[in-house]
Amino acid sequence: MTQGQIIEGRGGLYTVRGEDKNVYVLRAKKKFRRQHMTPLVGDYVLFTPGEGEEHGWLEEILPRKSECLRPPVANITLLVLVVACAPAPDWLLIDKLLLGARMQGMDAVLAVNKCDLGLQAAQTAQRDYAQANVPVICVSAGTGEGLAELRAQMQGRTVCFAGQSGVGKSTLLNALLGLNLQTGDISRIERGKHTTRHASLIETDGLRVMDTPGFSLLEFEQVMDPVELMEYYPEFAPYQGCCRFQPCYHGSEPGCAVQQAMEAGAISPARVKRYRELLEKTRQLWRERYD
Ligand SMILES: Nc1nc2c(ncn2[C@@H]2O[C@H](COP(=O)(O)OP(=O)(O)OP(=O)(O)O)[C@@H](O)[C@H]2O)c(=O)[nH]1
Ligand SMILES: [Mg+2]
Ligand SMILES: [Zn+2]
Repeated sequence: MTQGQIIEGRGGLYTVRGEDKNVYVLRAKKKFRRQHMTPLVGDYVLFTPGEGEEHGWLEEILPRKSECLRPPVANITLLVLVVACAPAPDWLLIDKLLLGARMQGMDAVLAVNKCDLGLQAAQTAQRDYAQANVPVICVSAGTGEGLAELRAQMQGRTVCFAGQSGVGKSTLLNALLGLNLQTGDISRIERGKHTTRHASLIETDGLRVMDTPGFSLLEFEQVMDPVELMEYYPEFAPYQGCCRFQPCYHGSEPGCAVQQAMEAGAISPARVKRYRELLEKTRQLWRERYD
């Protein structure tokens, strides 16, 4: 058997780059369906190449370092969350993606694209995410601003670009890597159409990066003890143990140090407000978990 990595998957066919750098088209063995395992772009696999024009067989999926379901990719080490001034950022979506990344042990950076069109989204990102330990990089695929800084973050990592449709993920990758991925205009996106339809892993110029289809909705489905949620908010860490109640969920408890820090301007109110939304959702899912 040969080892390789899935670089694309569509219609039940998987494109794999083998260790010999050749590209193979494979079908997954039936056992994966029985095991409720879906091969993901980024998976390291063992496979039997096909003969001539025949497709080969995907035999094993090697253990994953990380896995995401939205976008559906495996073995990412850096998630680049892309936002832009247009379409208007959905920061709750960003917080959900960021939480998922942190739970999987991935690093995350926030790339605020289309900085040529205005700096408001960049200012909001700086205000809310710098203290959450997320590097914020202002970029423009149009003018090239910030691309060197973004490229430096991507070096040596397996990177995935994720975010709403139309923020410019594919355009950024084209500018960074000199590619010609299909990009779309905003009017198409307003009709709910996505330009990129499938995740793909691109390896070029010393960078390994995945382009993924945008989305506008992300169901929150992390099932975890609600008391763990705050661990993924580094901006709360300095106040750990300072609240009147222990444990304090930093929800609506009286004498909450996070609430006080927020009122004193030390923590972003927007992040706290969205944290509390996710806390409610986490409590609900935790109560329903065995139903
Ligand atoms: N002004 C400006 N427009 C940009 C910039 N980057 C991307 N765009 C435009 O934004 C639109 C959407 O870009 P795409 O790259 O297709 O967006 P995407 O995030 O890949 O969208 P999906 O594939 O649907 O998820 C295109 O019309 C791009 O030309 C930028 O830096 N500045
Ligand atoms: Mg795209
Ligand atoms: Zn508290």
